Amino acid sequence: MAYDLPPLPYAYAALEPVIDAETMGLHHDRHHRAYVDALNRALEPYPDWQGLAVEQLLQRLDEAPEAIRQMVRNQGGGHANHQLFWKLVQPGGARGPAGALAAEVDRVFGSLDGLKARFDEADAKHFGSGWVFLVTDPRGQGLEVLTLLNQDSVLLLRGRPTLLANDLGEHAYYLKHRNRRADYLRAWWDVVNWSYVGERLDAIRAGNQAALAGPAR
Ligand code: MN3
Repeated sequence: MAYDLPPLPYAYAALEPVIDAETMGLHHDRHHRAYVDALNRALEPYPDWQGLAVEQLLQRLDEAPEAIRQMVRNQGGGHANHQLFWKLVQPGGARGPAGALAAEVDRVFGSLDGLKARFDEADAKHFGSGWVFLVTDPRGQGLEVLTLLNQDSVLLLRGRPTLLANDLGEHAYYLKHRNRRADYLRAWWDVVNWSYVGERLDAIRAGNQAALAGPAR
């Protein structure tokens, strides 16, 4: 039993010109696979822990054997974050949120541009690798933008379900956008899968957080 690298739900070139095919290939096939492989290696001596979905593994990090706790945090976080990220982007989707999500974005940030500005601000303050997240509360009320270091998952914070996330690591953009992370982040909005982000909020409000998890393993 082992964690698997989920296949990309679109072709490597599907998100061009925002994310180029070579970056997609390396990011998914090499970087994400490295997290999955390292997580599997770390858990090999601990069969009791191998049956948990990666989301559960992170939520129970405090109970994990000390010898593998940091590995689970880093590699399990990397697996969970990337698994979610591939679903949060898509080619040719809507250019902004609709329904309940649109109303909540307008209420909290004034507009979609207000949300984007909050992401830019969070990115500018964030030094080095990490992720930027849009989170809500367990009832799907309120929105907040926050960043975490390295591959830390919002699941570690508990009670802050993720709606949207972007990878601030250089491997996510460097081949095309070089050192211009802010340019990449601005272009990235063109490929956000808004219908899926909206579905995530709807599921939380319906009390169906289980729908947010990825595949079982
Ligand atoms: Mn990455």
